Amino acid sequence: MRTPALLCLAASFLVAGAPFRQDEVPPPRPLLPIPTGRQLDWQRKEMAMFLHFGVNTFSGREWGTGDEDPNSFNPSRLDAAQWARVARETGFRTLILTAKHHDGFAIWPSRYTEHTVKNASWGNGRGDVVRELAEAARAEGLDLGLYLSPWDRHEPSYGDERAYNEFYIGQLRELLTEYGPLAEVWFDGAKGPEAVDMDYDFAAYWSLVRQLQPGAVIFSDEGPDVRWIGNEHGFAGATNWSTIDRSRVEVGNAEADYLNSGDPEGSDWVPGECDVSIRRGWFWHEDEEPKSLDVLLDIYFKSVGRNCVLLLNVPPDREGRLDPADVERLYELRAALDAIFATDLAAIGRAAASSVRGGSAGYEASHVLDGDLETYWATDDSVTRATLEVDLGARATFNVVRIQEPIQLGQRVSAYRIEVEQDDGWETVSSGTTIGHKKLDRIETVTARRIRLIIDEVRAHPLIAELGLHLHRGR
Ligand code: FUL
Repeated sequence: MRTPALLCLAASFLVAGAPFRQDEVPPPRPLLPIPTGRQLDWQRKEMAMFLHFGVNTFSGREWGTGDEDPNSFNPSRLDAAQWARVARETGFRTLILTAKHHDGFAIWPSRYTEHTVKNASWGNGRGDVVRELAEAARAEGLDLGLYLSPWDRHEPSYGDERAYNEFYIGQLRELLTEYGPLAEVWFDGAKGPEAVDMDYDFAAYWSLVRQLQPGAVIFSDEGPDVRWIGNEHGFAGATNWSTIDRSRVEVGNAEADYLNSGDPEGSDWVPGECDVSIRRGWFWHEDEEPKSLDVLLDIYFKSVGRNCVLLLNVPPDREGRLDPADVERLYELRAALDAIFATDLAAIGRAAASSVRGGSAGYEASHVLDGDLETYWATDDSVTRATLEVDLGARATFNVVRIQEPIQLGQRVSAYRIEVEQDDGWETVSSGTTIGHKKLDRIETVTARRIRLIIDEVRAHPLIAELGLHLHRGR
């Protein structure tokens, strides 16, 4: 029997829920500026691995002089597949390699210089570390990023603005076109005091990246997509806005405190990235050890847990493999993070809020417990203070509180407190300023059945995507 077309149409509306059940409550307006799609993807990946590898690995230096013999670059059993496998298994989503550090030695066969692997006896001059990593990353489903130092202590044209910028753009174009999609391009602002004064044509570099790799975020002190966090300890500010005024930042000469905390009034969305090495140096050195698990966990809480992406450097050794001690520490770190975060004690709770946008189910408090960053609790536009309470159903013991804003609609909260209910009433266990993509508060271990998030100050009515409670055992 044939069903009349009109009936079919009506039935399909009912099944799809539209237009009859359309929510009448207007969605929250974004608080500008907001992240671009590539910035949002980048932020949600949370952890990237930095790989400093080059002639310094063999000379033991941190900053090469530029007159190293290409033959000195001689990894005995380069294994980029190992870098990528360890990175994926320990929770990293992106690999960022120093294609050229300040010494100017290109670890891909650049056509623009003789100071490259093509003049090394390694691999009979046919080696290409960038290619090996690009293939390994693809095989593990990881993103690839590249670092190309603007400061170049080898290149003779350095100091001649026109010639050097042309040279640099040539190298950049090679990296942007010959290795498949890139997720991040890293422009280091570092320059030694003795370097000849010259201006890098960042505007041209960045527009080439946009043209050839539109999916890649661009890192420099001032962004445009991702900013330096102002130190190399892996610590974001306890207050960390994803906004700054880019015009206030000069690459290579940035005000560290400004970058560390961001700027609530900033007109540009440029979230911070925390770069830090697992060891003392950026390059591998024989006599160095990885940081302890406790130090690395502290770094995690002060980077990812403060609205930052953690870019942890793990330098390949002279064989061209990650050092066994570093590898062991990375697996320990992964196990420790899994032990803390695999269980969310709030997930089975019930949430209620002091106010819900238009009284609509689409914005009710329960969305903070659904594990979905696209749904959130929202209030009406006029609300500037609000409370969200979670009843865990039974007493639970925890010492880590996770709060996440739906940053796709901007960053809003500037003051909040966490309280837990004890026999003699509510007790404040932590308070903070910004939240952003992820805020992790380490608190004294408490046992409670009810917890509340009190939002005291906002830049626009609050939105909260997630609230989680975790236990870090043995702390
Ligand atoms: C700095 C450089 O001078 C270091 O050698 C390292 O590459 C670090 C990530 O950035 O500015």
